[in-house]
Amino acid sequence: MIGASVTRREDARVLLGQTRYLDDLEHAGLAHVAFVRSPHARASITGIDVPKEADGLVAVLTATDLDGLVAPFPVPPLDGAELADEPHPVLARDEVRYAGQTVAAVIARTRALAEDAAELVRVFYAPHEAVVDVRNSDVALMRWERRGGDVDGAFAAARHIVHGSYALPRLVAAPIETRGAIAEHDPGRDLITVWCSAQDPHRPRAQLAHILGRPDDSVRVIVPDVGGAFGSKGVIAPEVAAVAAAAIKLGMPLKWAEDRLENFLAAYQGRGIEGDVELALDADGRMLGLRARLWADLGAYLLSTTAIPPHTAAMLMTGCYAIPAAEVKLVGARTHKVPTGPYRGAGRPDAAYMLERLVDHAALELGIDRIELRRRNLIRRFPHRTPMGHEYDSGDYERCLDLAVELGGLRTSRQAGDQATPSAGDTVTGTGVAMYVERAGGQWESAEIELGPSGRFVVASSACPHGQGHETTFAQIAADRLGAELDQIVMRFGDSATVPRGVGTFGSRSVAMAGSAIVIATEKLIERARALAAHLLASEPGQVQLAGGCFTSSRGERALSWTDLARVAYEAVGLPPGMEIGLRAAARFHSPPVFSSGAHAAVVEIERDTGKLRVVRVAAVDDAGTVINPLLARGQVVGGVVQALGECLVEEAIYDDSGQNRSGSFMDYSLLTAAEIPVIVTAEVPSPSPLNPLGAKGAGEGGTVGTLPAVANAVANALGGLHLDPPYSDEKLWRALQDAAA
Ligand code: MCN
Repeated sequence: MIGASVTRREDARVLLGQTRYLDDLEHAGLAHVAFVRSPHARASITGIDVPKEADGLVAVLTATDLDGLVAPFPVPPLDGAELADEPHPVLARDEVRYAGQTVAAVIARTRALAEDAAELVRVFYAPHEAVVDVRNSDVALMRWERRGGDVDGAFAAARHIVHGSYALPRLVAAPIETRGAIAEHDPGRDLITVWCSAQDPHRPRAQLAHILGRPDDSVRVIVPDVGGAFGSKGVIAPEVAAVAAAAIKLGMPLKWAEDRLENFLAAYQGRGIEGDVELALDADGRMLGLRARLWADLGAYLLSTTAIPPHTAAMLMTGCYAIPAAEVKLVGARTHKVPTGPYRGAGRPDAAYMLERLVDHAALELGIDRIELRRRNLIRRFPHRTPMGHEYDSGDYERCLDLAVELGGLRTSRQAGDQATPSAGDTVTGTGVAMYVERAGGQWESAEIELGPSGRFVVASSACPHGQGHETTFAQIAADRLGAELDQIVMRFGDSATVPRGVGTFGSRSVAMAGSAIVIATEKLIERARALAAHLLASEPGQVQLAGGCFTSSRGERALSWTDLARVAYEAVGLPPGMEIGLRAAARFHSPPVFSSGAHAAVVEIERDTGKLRVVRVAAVDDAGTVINPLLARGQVVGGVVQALGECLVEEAIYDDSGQNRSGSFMDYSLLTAAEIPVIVTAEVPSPSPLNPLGAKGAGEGGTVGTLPAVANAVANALGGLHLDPPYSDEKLWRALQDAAA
């Protein structure tokens, strides 16, 4: 089963419309919530007038109504970072710091009536000038720096020092299903249950427990079917905290289902980072040291995960190269925009983009073939400790590079290895290659398995799918280890009351961590089953083998299936003395991070007269360690590649000087459609991780990480080495071509 391209078990339900997303859920007596949001990016609130009555109105709650009921968001400490005490509040009190920030919750019998009543709330604002540009901000929400190795020595000894300045705009995650929650309080048990469109139940529960100031066992989070998240549902929305607090205060179940305009305005965004990076090299092109100054646009407040992506970028700045010394200084600046947070890749594409652009730049400056320059500097021995302090566990970077070059057709394409002047003709063409390392896994996850009397295994996992296909992949892992059929495995996810505790589904960690917890739970279950089988076969556990889903003793006269054991396990009379009734096992797996890696190649064409960029081909070679399901892993890579192509071609959250979001709907912020997707060739170079029993690493984000720098390098290659930051709009490229011609 491990390594089999099984089609997704969950798809039939999805395709037949049998899934139940948050907005499909109805509860008796449900009232609906709409939010009054700030129209200003920065203002003091001087007063709020609340309507006394309106059609269907239940209540209007402002920050003062929630006094004593809610605390601001928790912001956990992060690896030596200095974090300002500026957590995101649930509702704004005296000031607003971004357009779209929630000021009041309006509760009415229907959503439409709640929206109508929200228009009757009058908020008095005294607007102030907004800070939009990170480099103009004088408030740091975060500072972090680290130095490893002899950086000054490396730069003093260098024959060449190359510099580059890079910027990635903010992006929106744009899941098909927006955010939302239903909250219901049971006063008799003092239990608040929140159905929440989230990436997992554990983080929302912990965040709600902190914000509502109650023990986490009095908060239950249920994650229904989720229509995508891409990182943007790893922290509850401030709106969800308001809905939970209001449900307790008003004693009625409440629902908030975010609409698309709210999602554009108020869901946290990704990327938004700039950097000045320099690389020191010797005469042969060996990389000696790296220095980077990074400015991250963190927005107005800290949400629980806001500081994580820039820190991840900073830690990965040396990529897959054996650079002995590095220094990275990071400032997370406050701007008057919605906060940023993890968006697929979450810092990994940022680091790969800056470093891989700089490596191409160095190749050009030194006159060394860009593929050869990479090859000369690759890390080849593992474990490898980077100057930032990561320990890379495994990889075969050179094989990834070779295969990407081959599958991308880079050796045979006209411009391979040289960044000459733009070619003549109607189009200019370019090729690019880029490498990446991706931190995945780390921390811990849990699994519980019970063999029911009917002979089916119920596997409860602490991870939680929202599109990745865990229902299939995790069942494959369990079936493989238990020697069971796939349809004997029933997966359970997403309810904090019924699945074991865990950290969560993000950072491409679920297979490596939660999958490994399943492996360990199966081993424990098999041990217990072996003891029972030995008793029934009048043998010793050491003499009993599990093969093909059956237990046999070495004498081999009789075989017991899992179903046979299941039947006996619940009949207390047949059990050996002291054996627990039933067959179940639980496990918790923890390990340091594992490091996926890869090399991507891209071929692009730019139309001379219009500046229109066409990505012709992408070759994505990734190392996710042992791949559980190659079909699904390819789906993950392709999905990520397409998101990266969106970032390259069209995506950008644009704010004007007053902090207004000018790209607040799909009219102004476009996503790619299937029609714009080029040929995408994928390949896996599996070097198993030694850090978990599956040898698995992550596959969920690599596509977004490798393709961005590969396309950026191809665009620069097409423009004769000229650097431009994405998105590569027609206008931007047309101007560059005009300038070059002039
Ligand atoms: N896989 C595999 N073998 C491996 C690793 C992964 O077969 N060694 C396959 C499995 O099918 C697994 C999937 O890839 O179900 C993803 O596994 P993994 O890399 O462990 O990543 P996670 O399950 O932790 O998913 C998180 C990752 C992230 S961080 C984002 S963001 C993201 C992504 O997954 N968001 C997604 N993929 C998404 N896919 C969909 N459809 N929707 C999202 O919101």
